Amino acid sequence: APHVVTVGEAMALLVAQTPGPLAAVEHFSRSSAGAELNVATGLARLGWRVGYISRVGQDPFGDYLLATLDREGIDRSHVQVDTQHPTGFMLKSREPEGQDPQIAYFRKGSAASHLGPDDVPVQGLQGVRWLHLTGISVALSDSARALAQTLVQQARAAGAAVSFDPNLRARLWPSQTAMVSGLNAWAAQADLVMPGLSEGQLLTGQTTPQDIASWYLDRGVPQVVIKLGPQGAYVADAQGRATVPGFQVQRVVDTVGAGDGFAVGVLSALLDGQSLADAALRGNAIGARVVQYVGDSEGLPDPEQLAMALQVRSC
Ligand code: CKP
Ligand code: MG
Repeated sequence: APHVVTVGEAMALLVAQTPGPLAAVEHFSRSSAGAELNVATGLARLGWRVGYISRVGQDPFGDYLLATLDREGIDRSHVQVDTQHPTGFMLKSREPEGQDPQIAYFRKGSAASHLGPDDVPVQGLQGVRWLHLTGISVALSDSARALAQTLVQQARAAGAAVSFDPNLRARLWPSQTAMVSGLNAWAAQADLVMPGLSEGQLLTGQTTPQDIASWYLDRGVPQVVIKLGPQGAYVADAQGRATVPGFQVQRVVDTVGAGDGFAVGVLSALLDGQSLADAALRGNAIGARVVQYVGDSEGLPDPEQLAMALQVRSC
């Protein structure tokens, strides 16, 4: 059985080769994206067995993503090829240092938005240790949401823990109210919740990492990690609370994908039996590595690169 199962939309990513508005860019480099796929990729690079549930179209982007899954050693026996709907993709701009890129999605009606309860593994999640969901996998469509709910039930039945990265994507929700109440209901079912600070503020109405963490603990979430960017992370669980430092970064190229790298660090360290604070430290080390690369998953380390990243002095 895989150690971790995740579900989501694999996307082709076209990154601009030159700065400027996307409409003016002539050359793009192709790679892969999708928050849950980034997490799957990072965990597989660290040697964990990962099962990925998705749908791609019968088109060159779909073929490319299937080949990527194979190259990364991710189990894709639950990735269906949908002959009716296309593979989603996105464009990402290049910006001066410190500025977030422009993103244009082409994902409406995509193959992955047609994920549904039929995509559930018939054998259940026996032997799986973590089911990783994000606010994207549960916002793709009603049918994808139903699939995620069935997976949570399977995780419960199999004794697997559920991790949840809220990953706010306003464009995937009908309204902000629907997004907040929807994401909060999913978080309440999870064993581990990992929002960024501004995500946590918007979702809980609290201001400080301490109060955001308390808000989740009060709702029965046993482990909470608030991502603080360069400042590190704040963790809270039954063992206590701590602020974990961030890592020094030479040059921030692009922060997209950092949250997924962070999740890779946290989940892999928890699988290794580490404390939540040590897990967040590993999350910070990987997040700091990812922001120095153009692609969303290029900076995800192998074990040797991770060991080196952890040696870099904390800020
Ligand atoms: O929160 P992050 O910046 O780590 O997430 C990035 C991913 O799935 C990116 O790869 C993109 O494809 C997406 O989030 C998305 O749908 O926005
Ligand atoms: Mg995120």
